[in-house]
Parts: sequence; structure tokens; C-alpha cells
Amino acid sequence: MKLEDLGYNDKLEDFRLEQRLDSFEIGRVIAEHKERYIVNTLKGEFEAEITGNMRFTSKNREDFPAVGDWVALTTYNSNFAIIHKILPRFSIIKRPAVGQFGEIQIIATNIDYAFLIQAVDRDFNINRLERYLTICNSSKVRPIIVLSKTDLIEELRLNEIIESVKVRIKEIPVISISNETQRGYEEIKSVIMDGKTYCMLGSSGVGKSTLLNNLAGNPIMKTNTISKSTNKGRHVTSHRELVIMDKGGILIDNPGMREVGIADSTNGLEITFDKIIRLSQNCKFTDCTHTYEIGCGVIEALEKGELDRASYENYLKMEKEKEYFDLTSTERRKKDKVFGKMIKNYKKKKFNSF
Ligand SMILES: Nc1nc2c(ncn2[C@@H]2O[C@H](COP(=O)(O)OP(=O)(O)OP(=O)(O)O)[C@@H](O)[C@H]2O)c(=O)[nH]1
Ligand SMILES: [Mg+2]
Ligand SMILES: [Zn+2]
Repeated sequence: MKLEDLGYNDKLEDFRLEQRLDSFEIGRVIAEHKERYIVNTLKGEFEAEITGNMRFTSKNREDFPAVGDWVALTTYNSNFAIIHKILPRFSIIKRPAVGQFGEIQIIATNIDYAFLIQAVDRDFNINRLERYLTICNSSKVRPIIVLSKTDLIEELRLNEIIESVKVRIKEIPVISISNETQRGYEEIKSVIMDGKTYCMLGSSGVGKSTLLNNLAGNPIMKTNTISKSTNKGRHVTSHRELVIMDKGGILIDNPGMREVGIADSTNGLEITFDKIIRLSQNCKFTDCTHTYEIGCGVIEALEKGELDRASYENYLKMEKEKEYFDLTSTERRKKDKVFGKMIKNYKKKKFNSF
């Protein structure tokens, strides 16, 4: 194996040289289990932890390693290693952490493409697809829509679904597949390139792990084998995991997501809904919310039937979520700052009293 097979590139190498990291091993985080990381290197796989200093200086989730990260580490016997540094990330897929206001969760880093997988039976939902798209657009990850389980519906219905996707989502490739009949596999394989990283995103049960296993030609990830009527809502994959394909390319499997919230997607929404952004240039007021204002270019287009109403409503909903996230994360940062100062003062006091 070469590091390039894992996705290593010239930019990372330049950084390594610049930072004089030659005394360290370089590796990629392939799995994470409660602040212990499995890192793949030229010397094999290591179970790693971060240095105490890294832990001490870390301010938020982004300061910790995540699956997909390139790290500089010192390796020891019996496959143990210490991570000293995270190399710069070229992309981060994230979402608001569930139940922690203003905090984010990193889904994966250094991703080139995301397969946005949706089953065409009961899972299918274009609003959700637009959400995933927004996450990709705000993280510099190129999206590929994958419609799975096509064996469960008629061809006519599939064509309807593809059409409805294309009305709302333009210029994004759409691939229809079945993990049962392997329909669409040649197309999926043709988009997987050497040294590029692909992340599987989608709800639980859409067939992410089955697809990964079939492409790898190996049952690497556990999939749901229990009868379909009894497994509703049960998540099978519990951890993210990065897998190198024999034929080239790197795939990251993820647990299915229940909530696809919007975090920090300043550009994400603007790219996903570029039509609305373009229309808003005709609004009379610069701070137009496109909900009730007179002279609103967006509402006008809606009334003329030039803008899809469902897409417009989805946009407003996500825009609200984004605002809420921005607000709560600013508050969280303020609180963390006050707390940090308190600790500093406390240490100072303690020190002065000696
Ligand atoms: N009919 C049909 N069933 C499929 C297809 N792909 C997957 N399945 C079945 O759907 C179930 C869920 O598949 P998984 O691959 O475990 O789904 P997942 O997306 O990894 O789910 P989580 O790990 O929970 O997020 C299994 O019983 C699969 O056999 C398909 O294309 N057609
Ligand atoms: Mg799975
Ligand atoms: Zn407006």
C-alpha cells in the first residue's frame, strides 16, 4: 500500500515538510471509538490517543480527530500510538450535535464526494435530499444522488421519482441502483476514482453498508439480515468506518441519520437554493425575509409559478434552523470563553497564593 491509496496528496506532503513532521508517522483515521482512534499507516493499523497537550488546548469538537483525518503520530509497540497533530482538512461534513445546543458533530473529513443515498420505497423525500445537498454544499464536498432499492418499485414509478428530483435539484448526477439485482453498479463503479474519498450519507436501512460490502466484494460492514417487517427504525451500523477498495477509491460508511440539521452553512443554502438567491436580488428591501414583504422577488416568482413551492418552504425552514444554530453557537462560544477565563483566574490566584 502507498499513502496515496489512502487519499494522501501533494498538499498534505507540503504541509508535512513545512511543519518538519519527519520524526512522525503519517496516517489516516479510519475509525473512532470514544476518543480512541484507529489509524492506518504504512506500518499497519494503530490504536491511538491524542496527546495530553492536544486535549488541554482543544476548544471544540473540531480540535479533535475525526474519521477521514490525516494525522501525525508516534507509534509504539503492540500497535499503540499517540496523535500529535491533525493535518489541515480540505473538507468537513458536519451537522448540529443532537441534543447539544450550538455544538457540532463531525461526520467525516477530507471527503471528495458524498453519495446521498435514498431508497425509492418508503424513505423517499426530496426535502431531505435538499438537506443533504446543503450539507455537501457547505462543506466543499461534491454530491452524487443515489436512489436505492429500485427493485422494490415499478419502472414507471422510478421514472416519476427521477423526474421529480430533477425539477428541484439541477446539475447533480443521479444514479439509480439496486443492491439486489446490482442494477446501476457499473455506473457507481465508474464514478469511484483512485485516491478519492467517498462518504455514504442517508437514513438507516437505505442500503449504505450493503452497497459498500458489494463494492468491496467483502462483507466488511455488518448489514441488516433480520426480516424486514421486524427491523423498522433499528440502526445497524453504529460507527463510521473508512474502507480502502482493492480497485481504488476510499469509502466511508456511516450510521444512518435521523436528523439532518443545518449547521454553519453560510454558503451551503445559497448554493443549494441559488435560484431563490438570484430571485431575491429583485426584492425591494435588502433585509427581505421573502415571507410577507411587498415587492419581494421570491414571492412574485412563487405566485407566477416560476418557483417550486415545496422547495421554497424547505428553504425557509432551513434558513430558520441556520439562524438558530448561529445564535446558539455564538452563545455557546461566549459561555466557553467566560468559563475559560474563570479557570485562568483561578489558576492565577492559586499560583499567587504560594
Ligand atoms: N430490496 C432491496 N433491499 C435492500 C437493498 N439494499 C439493501 N437492502 C436491504 O435493506 C436492509 C438494510 O440494509 P443496510 O445496508 O444494512 O442499510 P444501512 O443503510 O447500512 O443502514 P444503517 O446501517 O442502519 O444506517 C437489509 O436488509 C438489506 O438487505 C436493495 O437495493 N433492495
Ligand atoms: Mg449500515
Ligand atoms: Zn424577498
